[in-house]
Amino acid sequence: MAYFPEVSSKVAYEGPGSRNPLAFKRYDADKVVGGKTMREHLRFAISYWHTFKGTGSDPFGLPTMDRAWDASSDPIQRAKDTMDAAFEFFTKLGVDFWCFHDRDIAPEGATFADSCKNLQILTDYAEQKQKETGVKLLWGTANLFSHPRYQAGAATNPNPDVFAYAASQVKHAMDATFQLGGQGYTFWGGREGYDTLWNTKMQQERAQFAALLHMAVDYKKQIGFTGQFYIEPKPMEPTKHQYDSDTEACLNFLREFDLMDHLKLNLETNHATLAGHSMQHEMRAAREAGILGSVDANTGDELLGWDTDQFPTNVYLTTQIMLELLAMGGFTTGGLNFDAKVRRQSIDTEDLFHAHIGGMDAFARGLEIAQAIIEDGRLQKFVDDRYEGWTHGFGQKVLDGRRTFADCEDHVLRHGEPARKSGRQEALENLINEFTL
Ligand code: XLS
Ligand code: NI
Ligand code: NI
Repeated sequence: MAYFPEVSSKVAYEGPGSRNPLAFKRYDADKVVGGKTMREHLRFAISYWHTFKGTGSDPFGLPTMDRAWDASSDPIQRAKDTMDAAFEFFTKLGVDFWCFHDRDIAPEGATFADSCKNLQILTDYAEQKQKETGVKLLWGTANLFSHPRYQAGAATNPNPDVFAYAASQVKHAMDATFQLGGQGYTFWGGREGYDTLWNTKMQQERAQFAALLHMAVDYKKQIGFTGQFYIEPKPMEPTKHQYDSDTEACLNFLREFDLMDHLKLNLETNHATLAGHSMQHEMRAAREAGILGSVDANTGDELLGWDTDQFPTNVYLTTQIMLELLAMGGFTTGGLNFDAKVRRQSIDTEDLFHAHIGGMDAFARGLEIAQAIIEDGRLQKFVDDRYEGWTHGFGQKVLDGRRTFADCEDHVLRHGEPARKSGRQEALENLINEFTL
């Protein structure tokens, strides 16, 4: 059965002049940009939860989307049908990777053992599908936020019984990820925070979260899983405050609990903006600390203050993301995972294609623009010139820790009032526009 009849075989690249809504205008998978193909640079992944499990429901309304794969009355059959639909979609869209939570692919059972059995059945099914299609797993994760048992957190729960449940669930989700050859495993702490400090031991909860991560590091070694671990920062929602609130808070956490060698970050645009930062800021902070791992590619809405998880279509945004990724030398284990959902009114399966095609085209264009800005070199030259004083003499000695307050005073007495220079913000914004207009 074909769940996506609107695309008969594969979405094609037709180029910028095409007016076909079901064709790529910019994403040409095998086109080489700066020594690598677009496919190799961008490493697109589809998120199982939004694209195949999303229903269009919101806090005010019931589901709006009827999906043919969600029809069977047998939960395991329904899960298998959903997986058939997923792999049909991956193949027709021509993406190489997917991402999932344990509870996306297999239903929770009546007991923990039943849930594990369900997960095993669907993991085996996915393994078969991966073999047939060549599609690979970017990362897996455990859903430690939907079930009522996690109402007060998973690892950070006041009750150690819940910690044990969460850790056991992670163990099995890691097993599934390992079996599927996953290139990574993500920790997103949806409820690892607090709703009110009146009932919370904050530092202890942070230590509990670190304890779970250390167990995961040990287990990873034990089973021989070599994929990359990621933490996905988010400041709030569903909790009032999440402990892994942004890149810099995660850096502090990883350093405090001796986890820097074991985790990188999976950064999501809408989480960055919820934290009051730009994605460019989050990417820069992570890259310069050496812990930029992967990206959840989406965007928020300027006028809505929650995680709307929209598809990214803004070329300025994708250019900024690609500039940071190119500066890092590109992804290794990570990729661009569309952690994004179609709007409540976009009820047709065709809308899923429009959404992903638009996101892929926007990133392909961002990649080309970022590569052109780098090859042009003027932006980097301006920044290097601006900091030139730190590359030799007094500036260099300060950075090397070889100057004191007394040396600084001596410097001032000899050089007098410092020269001021324009920061050229407008000229640089215009320079970026030379490439984007
Ligand atoms: C939610 C998160 C979630 C993670 C995976 O806001 O983005 O979808 O990516 O648990
Ligand atoms: Ni995400
Ligand atoms: Ni999110």
